[in-house]
Amino acid sequence: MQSLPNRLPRVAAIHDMSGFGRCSLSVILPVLSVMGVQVCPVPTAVLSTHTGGLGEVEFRDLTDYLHPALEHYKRLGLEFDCIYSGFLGSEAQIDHCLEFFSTYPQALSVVDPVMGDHGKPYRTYTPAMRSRMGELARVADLITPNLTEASMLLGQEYPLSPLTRAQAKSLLVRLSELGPHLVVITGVSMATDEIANIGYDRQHNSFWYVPCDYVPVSYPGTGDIYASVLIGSLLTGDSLPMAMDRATRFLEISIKTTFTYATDTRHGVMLEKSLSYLTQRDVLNNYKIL
Ligand code: PXL
Repeated sequence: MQSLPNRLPRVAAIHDMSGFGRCSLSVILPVLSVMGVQVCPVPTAVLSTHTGGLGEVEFRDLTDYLHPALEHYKRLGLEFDCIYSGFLGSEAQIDHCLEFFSTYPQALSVVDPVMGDHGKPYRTYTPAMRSRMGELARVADLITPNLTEASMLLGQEYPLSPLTRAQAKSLLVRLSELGPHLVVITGVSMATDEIANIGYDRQHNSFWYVPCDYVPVSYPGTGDIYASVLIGSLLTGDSLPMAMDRATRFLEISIKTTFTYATDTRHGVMLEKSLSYLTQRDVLNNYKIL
């Protein structure tokens, strides 16, 4: 006799908590929760705001919290269906993330290699941290870099001109060769004049393309929201292109809504307005084959 599940999908989210600016755990928690996924935050640092231009940030590193927290979860015999790492506060945290990933080999391992955007590294990301991010990518099932982070992981220049389909596929395949069998790159400017999120599933040798409407602004935290919706979708039964589509549509709605209010972009997207969209579980099909 098959018994009914007695818990929801559960994610350990190893990210920072930024008090203001709508990024990292502040957006990951509501997004995954509203999708019916339990999030256990494992904070890497506490910051007064994100590091994207809001002045001198109060920063408390939590490197020494990570290992004891994991030990406690082991004592409790807690199971996780996904380990999801993102913004890290120090180089040593890479080792702690590796320990989380190796403790839960059955869990979907997701690495958002948060390191930079718009061709530039984030302030707190030292060259040592950037060079070690590849070690995390190696153990991941899924990585979700933006184009800046994809270029950093491959040690190549940020592409200044739009990508052809062949170049986009080559990026995905080379990232997958670092380890992950699922690769999604966000915010790719394509030679077709479209901005798209692109994905690759090595096991099925499938390449996916989800175009998004262009909005002439950029907000912090959108990568965290994208990856969270993607994970929430995958853990609740969507295929990779369906999950990419859901994440893309949700960001489109969030970004367009926020844009109409002409807010300070550093304050992030008005997730509070759009969050309820994620309770809809309609099947989407705006994805294309890359
Ligand atoms: O959204 C990525 C991110 C996460 N955490 C902090 C950040 C950023 C991007 O700027 O500064 C603290």
